[in-house]
Order: sequence, then structure tokens, then C-alpha cells
Amino acid sequence: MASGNSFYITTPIFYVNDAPHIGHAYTEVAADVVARWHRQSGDDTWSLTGTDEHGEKILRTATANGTTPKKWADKLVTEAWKPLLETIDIANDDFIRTTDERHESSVQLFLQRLYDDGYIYSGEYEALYCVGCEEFKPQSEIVNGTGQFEGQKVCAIHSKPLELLKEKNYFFRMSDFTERLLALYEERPDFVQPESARNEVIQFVRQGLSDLSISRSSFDWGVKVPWDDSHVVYVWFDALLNYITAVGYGQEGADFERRWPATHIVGKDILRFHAVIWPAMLMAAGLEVPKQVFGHGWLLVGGEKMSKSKLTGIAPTEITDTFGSDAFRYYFLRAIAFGQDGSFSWEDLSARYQAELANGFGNLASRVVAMVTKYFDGVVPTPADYTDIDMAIHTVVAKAAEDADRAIDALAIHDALASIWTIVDELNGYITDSEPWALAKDPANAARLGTVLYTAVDGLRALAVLLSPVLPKATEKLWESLGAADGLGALVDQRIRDAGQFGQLPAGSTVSALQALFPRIEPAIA
Ligand code: ME8
Repeated sequence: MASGNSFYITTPIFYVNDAPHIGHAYTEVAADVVARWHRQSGDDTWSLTGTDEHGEKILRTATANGTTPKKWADKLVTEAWKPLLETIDIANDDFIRTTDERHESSVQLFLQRLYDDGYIYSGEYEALYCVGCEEFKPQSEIVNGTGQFEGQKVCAIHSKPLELLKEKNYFFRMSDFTERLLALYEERPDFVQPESARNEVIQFVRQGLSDLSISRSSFDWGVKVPWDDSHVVYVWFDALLNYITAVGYGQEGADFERRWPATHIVGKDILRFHAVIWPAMLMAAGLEVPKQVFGHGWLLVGGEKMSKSKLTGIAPTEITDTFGSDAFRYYFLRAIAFGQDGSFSWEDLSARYQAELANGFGNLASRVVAMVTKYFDGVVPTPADYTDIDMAIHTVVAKAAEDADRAIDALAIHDALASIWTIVDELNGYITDSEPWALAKDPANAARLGTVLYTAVDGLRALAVLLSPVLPKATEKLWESLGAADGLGALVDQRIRDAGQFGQLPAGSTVSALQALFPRIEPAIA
């Protein structure tokens, strides 16, 4: 369970060839929820995201747009990628760009170390390259083109023709690490997750690894190879290093020792880079391998991965403009089992918004606050003796908090949400069964009415804490409305681990009016 430990979580750093779509936002939100959860558990948490700006793909995009790659990257970072973080309410601690000086100098340091230790040699290479993936493709990922690419070899992911590259390159002796990697997967079953991803990686490595080409000399948009400035570092080798350069690898007085190793959240498309190449690089440098690599599933459109290059991307603002950032965050994490693929549908989003957020959680909060206002002039009542049905709620809350914490540790974010939602459902049922409106008709029931509403309002207190990593805006409003800030302090300072303990909201606190947390959405008029 999370407690006082160092916890460092990362997203991939995204290519700046285009603006983000909801697939990128999905990764960001997942990592952010886990980071916020750990922060609220008292862990020494650090969350990193950023952008991948070197390589041929960015160079070609910039050239096609009549500008330099750096200017293009600056524009995309400022106008698209940083605004994405605002749109979906990401509380990242750092944002790294591979064009940052702090990154480039540490990449050179790392590479020099591998070179000095004999892990790098010069050689000739000829193979089919996909600029979309920025990768030499193995036979298993090459397919025959169709339509306009009939007769050509294309990338199975991008469906675009591969290019035959023949260059003198520097190579990393990755083949030396086959056995050590297999031992790592064996000794630490959690190293690659979910299980399907782990199996895929093991199967791949068992076939034996080839050495990896880690430099390019046919263009110069990249980090210069320190001992040969006619080469730039291969974009993936450069990009993977962001996870350590951002926390100050090789710099004086940096946080590297304190933060590293990290939990990497990535899409399954880039699993092998993270679960094979990256740990091999770290082993060669004598550094600790990551704590975990978790490969989540894809958002699909028409059964295929949503993608920038296939123009099937949906901009996150298309959703947040109507439903808000909290609903965006909730929906993707609740509707799709983390680790599996899922399809986005407007119908499903609307239905869940209405049923779970507006009617389930939002309505529960509104009615409880309204009843405390109406029957107790807005003052949280003192509970009298608890009956079995009240105690059952205490148990539900405690269990939900524990289960959710365990689920987040396993990165089963959807399970954590399902556990927390048992509180919403049980509290709604409790209120229906307890009928506070009927109790209020007879002053002889005042003590019982107070107990019921205290139980309900303290249940809301627990929900505000447990849901704050997912629904930061709605839970903040609820916290304020409960008057909890006065009695208990800021919501962000509440500890997840303590949230399930019943009875923390001080009786006598004053609740204030609560506007609908998830307002009804009027259908757009065609
Ligand atoms: O690969 N569903 O960057 P990238 C879910 N720069 N997630 C998706 C998705 C989809 N349809 N489409 C994209 C790169 N993603 C490299 C990474 S890291 C050292 C370098 C998300 O811009 C998912 O996280 O192509 C995926 O792995 C990532 O975006 C790829 O982003």
C-alpha cells in the first residue's frame, strides 16, 4: 500500500508532429490519477510528461510546413501539448522537452559512458524503416500495401510504405542483454504488466535480440553523438533517456537518486521500447531498471487504433467543451479496463455521464446537502446511536477505500473506481430506505434523522477524498459545500488511507448550497 515512499510516474513523451487526440489524453489522465492518488497517500510523488521533438518525422513535418523543426516544436508545445494538460486538468510536476539543454547534455553523458565501456561499435546497416514509428521494422510487422500502396511493403501500424535505409551507424550491443532481460521478467513478474504484455515481451526476447542501430547520419535534427558529430542519436535512444534526464541524471545535486526508478505508463504500441530496449540501456550503464512498465490498451475507431496519421483522432476539447474535464477523466478510466482496448462512443459517454455522474454521485451530493440545509439549518447534525444499517455503511466505506487503494497499487484503475462507486450506490440505497423526508415529519424522530443525515454527509466526505484524484473539480466544490475545509483542512491534504475511517466530518460544521456537480446537458439543437 502507498505510504511515505518515493513514487515516480511517467507518461510517454509525445511526438510533436501533430496535435494530441483523446488517445494521448487517456494516457495523461491515467498517469495523473495514479500520481494524485499517491500524493494524497503521503508518498513523495513526482509525475513527468513531455514531448519528443527530434528525429526524421518531426523534421519532415516542419519542412512540409515551411519552418524549422525547433520552431515547429515550439509552436506545437505552446499551442497544443501544454494546453492539453489544462484541458484535462493534469497536475504534472515537470514537463520535459527533448530539445531542453538539460536533456541533451545528459543524453551525451549517458552515451559517452556506454561508448567508453565498450557497449557501442560502428557498423553498416541496411533495413526497412518506418518514419511513423521511427523504427527499423522486423519482418513480423511488415505487410503488403493495398490501394495506392499496392506492390509496396508497408508498416502494419501506419499502413504507409517503408523506406530502405543503408547507412553507416553506431550500434548498441543489445544482444548482450537477452539473458539478463529474461531473468528480470522471470524474477519480477510485475516488471511488465498487464500479463498479456508481459507474455508478448518474453516471447519476443526469447527469440534473441539483435544489436540496435542508435545513430543516424543522413540528417542532423537530433542530439549530436559526442565523439562523432557527423551523427545524431537515434530518436528513440534519445527519447527513452528523458525519464532519467528529467530528474537530473548526471547532474550535481539533482533528484535522480531520490526519484528513480519510475513506473512507466505507456500505450502497448511502444511496449517493446520500454520493456526491452530501455532496461537493456540502463543495465549497460549500471543503473537500476524501471520499477514497472505498464502497457495500456488502445482507443479504437472502427476496430483500429485511433491515430493522428490516419486522421481518426478526436480532439479532447470536443468532449470537455460539453462534458467538462472531470467527466472526461472519469469516463475513460471507468469504461475501459486499464490494460485492454476500448472503443469510444458518444452514446456510452452520455449514458454514463447521466447515470453515474449526474444521477448517481451528483444527485446524491445535492440531496444530502439540501436535506441538511432544510432539516438542520445547514448545520451537520450530531449522530445518535448507530443501528445495523448505519454500521453497514461504515463498513462499505472502509472496504471501498481499502479495495480502491489495493487496485491502484495494481494499476487496475477501473477496479478502483468500481470499488469507490459501491459507496455511491449504497448511500443512495441507504437514503431511499431510511426516508429522511418521512422521519422529518415527526419531531420525535429528530435524533434518528440526525444519525441518518450524519451518516450520509460523512459518506460524502469520504467520497470527496477518494474521488478527488479522478474528479478534482467536482470534489473540490463538494468539499467546500460540506464545510469540510474549515474542520478538516484542504482536500488535497486529506490522506487516502484515512478516508475510509467513518465519522471524521465534525458535527456542527456548516454546509453551504451546492450547485449541480454534473449539470444536465441540453442536447445540441440541430
Ligand atoms: O510513440 N489509444 O509518441 P506518440 C490509446 N514519442 N493511447 C494512444 C492512442 C490510442 N489510440 N494513440 C496514442 C511516441 N496513444 C514516442 C514515445 S516515449 C520515450 C516516446 C498514446 O506521440 C499512448 O500512450 O506516437 C501511446 O503509447 C502514445 O500515445 C504514443 O504517442
